[in-house]
Amino acid sequence: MNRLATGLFGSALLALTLVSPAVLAAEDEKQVLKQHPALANVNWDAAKEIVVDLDDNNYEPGEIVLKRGLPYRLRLTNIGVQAHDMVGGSFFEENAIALKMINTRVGRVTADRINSVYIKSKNEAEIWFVALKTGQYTFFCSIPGHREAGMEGIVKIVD
Ligand SMILES: [Cu+2]
Repeated sequence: MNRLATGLFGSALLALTLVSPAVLAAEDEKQVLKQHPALANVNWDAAKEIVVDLDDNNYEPGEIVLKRGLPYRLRLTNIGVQAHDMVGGSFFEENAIALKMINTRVGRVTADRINSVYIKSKNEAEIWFVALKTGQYTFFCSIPGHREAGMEGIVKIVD
């Protein structure tokens, strides 16, 4: 009786041990699936890098053109003396992109959505995303006075 109980208990433990990795894998998959479907099976090695310099007080270039459905790494480099940011504007707010993550020198942020990216002088951040919706979108710097001084830009997503 005791042996049988031990045997059953042992089997249950074994079964749990065998099932657990699969359950964990399924949980991982759910995590991935929470991200936008457009991010599935993207070959990020093929992602096009686009560099936008943030200066005092403008973006260079001030207009970028993306193709719908393609992956990009948008590298924002602050070459100015002051801190700047990139605030959507309709670019981030209207689901124009499927966001994968943001890479910075100090780490990586994974998020479904962002409102803005703040970059100190002589720093940079890289936004990984897939262009989703065709249209013309805006972004700007929200540091007081910068937008008024001309620090705004346009993203066009085309077919
Ligand atoms: Cu600025």
